[in-house]
Amino acid sequence: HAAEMERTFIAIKPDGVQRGLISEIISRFERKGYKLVAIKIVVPSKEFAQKHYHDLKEGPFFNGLCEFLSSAPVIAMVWEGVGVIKYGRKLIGATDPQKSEPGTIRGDLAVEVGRNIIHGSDSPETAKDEINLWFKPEELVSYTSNAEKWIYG
Ligand code: DGT
Ligand code: DGI
Repeated sequence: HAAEMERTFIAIKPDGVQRGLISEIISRFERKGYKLVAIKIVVPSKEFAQKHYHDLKEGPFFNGLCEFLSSAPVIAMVWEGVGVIKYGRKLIGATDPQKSEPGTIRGDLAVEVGRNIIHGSDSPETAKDEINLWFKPEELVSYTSNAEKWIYG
């Protein structure tokens, strides 16, 4: 499985942190079989939030989105596993919680698109860019977990 191993950037946004959903969200990734390789709590600056959301800078909600991300603590993480970029988005659910399926993080735990509690990279390119934006290389930890031989054949 080594060849298919991927890393993705996942953030619990201020609403998720304030609502006490950190452990619930981490649990879902952990129980799936993904491996946590970086984590920190940080209040991003507005400039930093603008960099993170640069793809959306033409959108009407860009300013509010960046204000919100920088308003309170965020949990920034990198998760590793086979297919974690695409499947992580599946665990998260559709952008608008009104459209996310039940069973997904947003479907089960959020109501509004502007308060959808979690971010996840949407492609291998954005995963790479976002991991580089939020973490220094030395903050990423490579290790083997005991469960791996039971998660992968
Ligand atoms: P979904 O399936 O709920 O993720 O939503 P989609 O696939 O209809 O839309 P998506 O993921 O491309 O974008 C999510 C929302 O963000 C969508 O309702 C439209 C809005 N949006 C994204 N980028 C821009 C933008 O540059 N300008 C404006 N006005 N809206 C944008
Ligand atoms: O990658 P996603 O977070 O699923 O979606 P995205 O990259 O299209 O949008 C980034 C964030 O922007 C999203 O998590 C919430 C916010 N957003 C997207 N569409 C809207 C929005 N916020 C508001 N207020 N209105 C929108 O239409």
